[in-house]
Amino acid sequence: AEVAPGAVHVPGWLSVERRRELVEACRAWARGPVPLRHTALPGGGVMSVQTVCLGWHWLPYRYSRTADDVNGAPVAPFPGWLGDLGREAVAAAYGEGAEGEVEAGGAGTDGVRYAPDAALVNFYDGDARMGMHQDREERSSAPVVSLSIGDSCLFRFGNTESRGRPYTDVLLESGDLFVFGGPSRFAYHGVPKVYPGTGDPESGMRAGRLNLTLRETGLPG
Ligand code: MD3
Ligand code: FE
Repeated sequence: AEVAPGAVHVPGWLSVERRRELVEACRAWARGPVPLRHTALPGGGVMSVQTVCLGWHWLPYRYSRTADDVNGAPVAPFPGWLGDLGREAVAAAYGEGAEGEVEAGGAGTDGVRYAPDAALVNFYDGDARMGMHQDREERSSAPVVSLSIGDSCLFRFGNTESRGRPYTDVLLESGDLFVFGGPSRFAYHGVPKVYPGTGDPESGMRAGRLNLTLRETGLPG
């Protein structure tokens, strides 16, 4: 379903088998070289969400190749298979062909192959939230691919002007794909609520919610 121009929700896109593989991979990434942790904010607080990155390490509000705010370690590489999954996701959301050449003016790939080079893995326990924000650290307007596994959440998709209304609330469930490209790429968005106990144990998530986002940073090699 197209929630807004360029914002496409594909419920249940990930097979249970793929959810299990992703959960296992996330468990390994969470152990290091940079551990899954609550990102520290400049004001002295920490995010309630826990994060680990691949390819590029995100910190407020820039990307680095090293975890300058954690342990200084080089970030884990972005695996080639995850880029393949990202291209498959863009094709599923925008139509086959969109991952390779999309007609000029298409929802965000503009005739160029989708080539994500960073992933943010976010873990939400039952109390975690993400406030309304824009993702503006990237130097590319390529789409963001979002994959959700485990507990359901309320996802709030807003507008490009302000954190406030108008916005659309969408229930994101285990296995759902969301692609944000074109005019939706720089919209405000957030996660106001997680619903504990709503996940699918067969995905391998015992509790909580996992979200992977794939991005093109537009940063040099
Ligand atoms: C719309 N993550 O990591 S995924 C984030 O569920 C983030 O963990 C949320 O927002 C989560 O920055 C929401 C959906 C999402 C991700 C990135 C976007 C929507 C987006 C970037 C631009 C527009
Ligand atoms: Fe975001």
